Amino acid sequence: MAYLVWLIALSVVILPVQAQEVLRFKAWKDYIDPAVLENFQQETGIRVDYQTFTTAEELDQALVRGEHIDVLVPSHFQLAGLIANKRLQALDFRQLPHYASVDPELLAMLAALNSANRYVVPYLWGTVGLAVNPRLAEPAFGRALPNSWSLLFDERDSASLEGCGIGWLDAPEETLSLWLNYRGKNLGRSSEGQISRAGRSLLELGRRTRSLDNERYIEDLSSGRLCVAMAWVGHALTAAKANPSLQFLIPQEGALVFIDSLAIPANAPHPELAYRFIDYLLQPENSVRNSLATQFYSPLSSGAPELVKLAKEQPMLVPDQRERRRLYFLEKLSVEQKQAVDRLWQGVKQSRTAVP
Ligand code: N2P
Repeated sequence: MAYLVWLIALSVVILPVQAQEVLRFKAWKDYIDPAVLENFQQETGIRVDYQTFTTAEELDQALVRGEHIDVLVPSHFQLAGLIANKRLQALDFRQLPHYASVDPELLAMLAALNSANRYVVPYLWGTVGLAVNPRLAEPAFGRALPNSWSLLFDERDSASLEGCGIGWLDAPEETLSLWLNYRGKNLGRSSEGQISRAGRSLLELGRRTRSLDNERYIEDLSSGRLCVAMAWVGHALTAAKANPSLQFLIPQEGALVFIDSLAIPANAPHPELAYRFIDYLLQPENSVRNSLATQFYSPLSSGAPELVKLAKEQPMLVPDQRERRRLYFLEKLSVEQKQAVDRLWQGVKQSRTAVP
C-alpha cells in the first residue's frame, strides 16, 4: 500500500514533465508575433519549436532530407510539387473551426493550383514590389523616378542606379516572373528554352546588384546601403518604419502576389497538435497580431470586423480591391520550367561572385 501511494506521488511529480508535447513549426524567419507563440504555449502547454528558413529552396531541401515537421509554411508556388510528391496531408477542416474566417478569394486562388486548398490554409500573403529610397535614388537617376520595374530591369535605368545600391531577392521564381512580365511575357507560358534565353540579359543585370538576399536587405534599405530593391511587402514596410524616406511601390507593370500557407506534412509526428496550432493561428485576433508584427497581410475575409478595424488603423496592411486588381498571382511551373529557372538562377548567383 505504502508502495502504491509512493508510486502515485511520484507519477504526479514526473508526469507533467513527460507530458510536455513539442510541435515543430517550420516557417519563414520572423513570420509570427512572438507573443502569439508564447500565448499558445501558455494556453495549451504545447511547446513550439520554431525553426526558420529564408529561401523557398531551404524548405524544399529540409523536406527532401525527410525532416520531421508538424506544421510548415510553403509558398503557393511550391504546393503543386509538394502535393504531387505526396508530401502533404489532405486537411480535415472539421478540426479547424476558424477556417470559416478565411478570405474566399485567397482560397479560390489556391484551389486553382492543383486543388491546393484541400491541403493548406492561407497564413500570410503579400506582394513583391519595389522598395525605393528617392532621397538616394533620385540624385543618382537625375530625374523623377518612374514607378516601373525598369529601375531594376532596364539596362540604362539600372546602370544609373548601380552606384547607390540595387537589391534583388534570392527568389528565382518570383524574380523570373517579374522580369518576364516586365517584358510582356509570362513565365508560366514560357518554354525551357525561352526561360534560358531570357536569362542571358538577366545575368548582366544581376551583376549590378549590391545585394541578393532575403534578410539583410531590410537593414540595408533602412541604413541607405540600398536605394532600390525588389522587396516583399512586409520587409519593405518594416524597413520604412526605421527610415521614413523609404517607399513601397506597386509598379505600373503590376506586382506579384504570393500566398504562404500552413500545411501538415504527410510524415508529421503530431498531426493532432498541428491542427490545434493552425486553428489558433486562424483566430482573427491572432491573425491580425501576426500581420502587425510581420507587416504582411492577414488572410481574413474583408468583412471580418478585425480586418475592418485593421484597415482603418493601418491601411497599408489591408490592400483594397483597386490595389488588388494591379496584382497578379505568380504562375505555377512545371517540373521542367522549375528546373530551367533553377539553372538560370545558379548562373545569376555565380556571375555575381565571379571576378570580372
Ligand atoms: C519572411 C517573409 C518572407 C515571405 N519573414 C516570402 N514568401
